[in-house]
Amino acid sequence: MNLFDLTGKTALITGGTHGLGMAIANGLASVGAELIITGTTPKKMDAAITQYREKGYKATPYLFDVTDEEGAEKAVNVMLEKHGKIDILVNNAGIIARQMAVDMEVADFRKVIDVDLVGPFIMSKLVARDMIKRRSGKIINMCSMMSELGRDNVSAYAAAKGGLKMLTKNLATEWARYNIQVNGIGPGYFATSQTEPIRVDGNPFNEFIINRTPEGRWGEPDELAGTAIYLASGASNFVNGQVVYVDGGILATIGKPAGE
Ligand code: GCO
Repeated sequence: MNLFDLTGKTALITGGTHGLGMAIANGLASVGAELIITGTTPKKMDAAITQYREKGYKATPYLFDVTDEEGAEKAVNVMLEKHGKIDILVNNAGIIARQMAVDMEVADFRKVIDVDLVGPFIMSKLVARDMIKRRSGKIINMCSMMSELGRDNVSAYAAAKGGLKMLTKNLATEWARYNIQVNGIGPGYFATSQTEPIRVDGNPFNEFIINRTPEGRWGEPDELAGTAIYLASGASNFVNGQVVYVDGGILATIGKPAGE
């Protein structure tokens, strides 16, 4: 178990107030990590911090937008002052816009790229300065199935998540020499608020995903915790620039005819 023990480690999870970010934060805290949680919505943050603390986890809230360079820099400086170090960064905060490309406003496309790709770049740069000094660090980027495949109406999200996969590989290239491991997690289709609109019973996409996923179901958020613990711990010290897909087998197959 020592291989996966995060006691004494400080983990920063962006967008850790709900969904996959919260599931990952709970996982890291369950093996000893102290949590730094960022978000932009005070109400969601209060509820999330209560949830962490009710489990007995140390969790500190920081309300700021990861795309705001100045605000992010100020917040990370306060974190380093208050917590002394940031061992693990999980770039999880993200948004999605579901609209066919031909109808999507450029401003909406830019917003998704800004939050889902530029935000992780800003946060990684800010946190890496301290990690480089300490010759130690773990960065985990929340990629996606859409880092590999496209589908109707998620052009901005797929472009951002494809870019985030390559940013993961490039930061690994530049920072591995400082003993920083930069990897990604690529979730398949999970039951979260982000997928609720396409998951509700009766939505044809719901049936499609269940049929297209070899495990025949949507993933549960806490099923990401093990991979996050692995990539955040000493168990992955010689793993760099990889994206681990937690997808029920969906990327392994072209699928099968409906009804089979
Ligand atoms: C969609 C979904 C996906 C999933 C996830 C898959 O609209 O297709 O929201 O984007 O959220 O990213 O990896």
